[in-house]
Amino acid sequence: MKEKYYITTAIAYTSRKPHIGNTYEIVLTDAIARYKRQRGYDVFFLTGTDEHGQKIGEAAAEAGITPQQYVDNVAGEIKTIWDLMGASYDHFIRTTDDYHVKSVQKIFNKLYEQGDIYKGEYEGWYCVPCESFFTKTQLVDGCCPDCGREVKTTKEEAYFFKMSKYQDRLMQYIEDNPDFIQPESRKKEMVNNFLKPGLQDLCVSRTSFDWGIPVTFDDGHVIYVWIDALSNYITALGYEPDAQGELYKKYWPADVHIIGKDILRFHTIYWPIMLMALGEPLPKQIFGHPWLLAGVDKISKSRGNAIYADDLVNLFGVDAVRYYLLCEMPYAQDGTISYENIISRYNTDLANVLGNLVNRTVAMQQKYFGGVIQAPVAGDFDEELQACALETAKLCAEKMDGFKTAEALAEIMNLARRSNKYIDETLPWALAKDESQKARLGGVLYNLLESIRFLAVLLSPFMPETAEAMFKQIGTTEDSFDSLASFGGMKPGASVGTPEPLFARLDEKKLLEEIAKMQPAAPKQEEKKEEVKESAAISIEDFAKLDLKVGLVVASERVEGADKLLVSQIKIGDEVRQIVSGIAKAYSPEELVGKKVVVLTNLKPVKLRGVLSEGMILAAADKKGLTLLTVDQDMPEGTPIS
Ligand code: ME8
Repeated sequence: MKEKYYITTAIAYTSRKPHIGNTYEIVLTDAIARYKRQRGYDVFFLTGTDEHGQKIGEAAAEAGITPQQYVDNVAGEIKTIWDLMGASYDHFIRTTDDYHVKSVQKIFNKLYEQGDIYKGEYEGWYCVPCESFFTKTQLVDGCCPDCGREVKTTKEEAYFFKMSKYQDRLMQYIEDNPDFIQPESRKKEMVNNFLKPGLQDLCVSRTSFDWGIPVTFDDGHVIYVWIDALSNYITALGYEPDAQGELYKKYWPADVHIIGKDILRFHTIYWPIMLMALGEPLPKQIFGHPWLLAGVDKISKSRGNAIYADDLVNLFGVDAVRYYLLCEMPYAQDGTISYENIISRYNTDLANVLGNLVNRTVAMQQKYFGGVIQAPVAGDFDEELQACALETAKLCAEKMDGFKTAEALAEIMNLARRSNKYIDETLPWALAKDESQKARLGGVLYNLLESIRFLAVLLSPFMPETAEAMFKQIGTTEDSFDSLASFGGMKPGASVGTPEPLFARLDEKKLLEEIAKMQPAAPKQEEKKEEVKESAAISIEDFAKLDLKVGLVVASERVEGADKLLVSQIKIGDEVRQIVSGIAKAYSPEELVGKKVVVLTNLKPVKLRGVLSEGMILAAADKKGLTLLTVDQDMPEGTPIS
């Protein structure tokens, strides 16, 4: 019987379309799942969406639709992107699914009945974007320790989970299972920063909003979104405290939860404690992968640097995007993404090294032997090529067992380079000129085809479509990992297919120009002045086009080399916008922080002195000075102005 392997991703928030950073996780997990299937495991691969919480409730209210309509739209968008990326998941869970809701309610009830959850009063700080509670000492400069944004104070009746009761058992478990938290560096962070200082009881219900799973025995309380979300890993398998489904019995405990480094605390502390309280086994491993950054910045829509998977797939094709993500992200450190890097990787690795190797080899097989694969005939340089292929398969397996996809791909590309070098060494076109070398020429091409077969088998978890095309071109269906135990899987007498370029070289300059056109362009200074001059009386409909809102300045600094400009981060409802304004002569950055200002939010984004600005702060100005518009009485940021 096959050994089981249960692998999961984090479930994505349905607050917005996922950017390429979120998409990295599904691609990484998919590559591991495909590799495990290839190694003969009975894999269950789970992904899905996290659909409750205040953030989503607020986003729906802003969009003027119900939360359910909102999450239906975004969950659809997320699934479409996961499918576009070729994710081979076995189940897609939504936390609004009926079976999940019912099971979470039963879990909560059980924990309450056995006394692990009790009723008390919550007073503290809450970060809406992170859906997390903090005590005063946990705040950093008064802001959320995770994302640095503003936190709200709250006081309300709430249910609490006795985390501290399980603290020692968890410490012991982490000690006894040294591979539980990966990478190693992250384990230290969890133990030293969270476990050792002592766990506080966790607030696990809310009454201040209602977009959540109701507590069945206390109206007005909804279950804390992380209790709801973490449970997905077992509810998806049909778990209920009193009746555990077949899938649960077969696949639980998870072999690995693949998640981002920012949510490690929830997975290595809250989740194991929940399972201990339920009396269930703990997952075998939690892998907190690093983040994908745009240069040195976090990827985010409000920073204007969000890159989306569907745009990249349109430009480069799905496998090239998968390849880039998996080879560019190191194991423990953050990786970066830029169009320039993608184009460069595409042209060097995929077009020049891999594509060229396959194309040349298949074309020569057609030209010299009418496509018919010849018997191997030994000669110089063969041993080195064969040893490299066998060693690559071994190394690749080791790297993949440790989730080191970038290192595995580096080994694979090394074999592709070694194979191209073999062509330069054996000079098939010279052998073709000498009739007495015909058999050796057949042997050389045999070795190249076999080497390409190794590459196709090893690449298939990373680039499934490309691997398929490679098998077709070299005329084999022998795609098992086990066949890589020896060099000689190609069948003499069979025929190769038609040579077709796998990756056509990209014209970097032309493509970058096209990409620049896709980005929001900055209007020229002169054009802006013209617009002002031409202004005339407007109708109320014209005025209604302006989306004015109250904004809170949360940070501000001078724009380098521009003495009039300040670049400020303005919180408007749930999002933080960056706005550049010509107010540096009237306000210092320090004076600005904490002010409530009036913001025109639907102004076309522009770049001023190379800095992205996504809106305008309104001010009254004449030759003598400038003063900012503000609201007479305090109003929450995000309040619309009409
Ligand atoms: O955290 N690079 O959802 P989410 C790499 N709903 N990974 C990134 C990333 C980046 N730039 N940005 C985000 C949640 N991620 C919760 C999870 S699980 C029970 C609940 C990762 O949509 C992030 O670390 O904000 C997380 O693992 C995943 O994308 C989904 O993030």
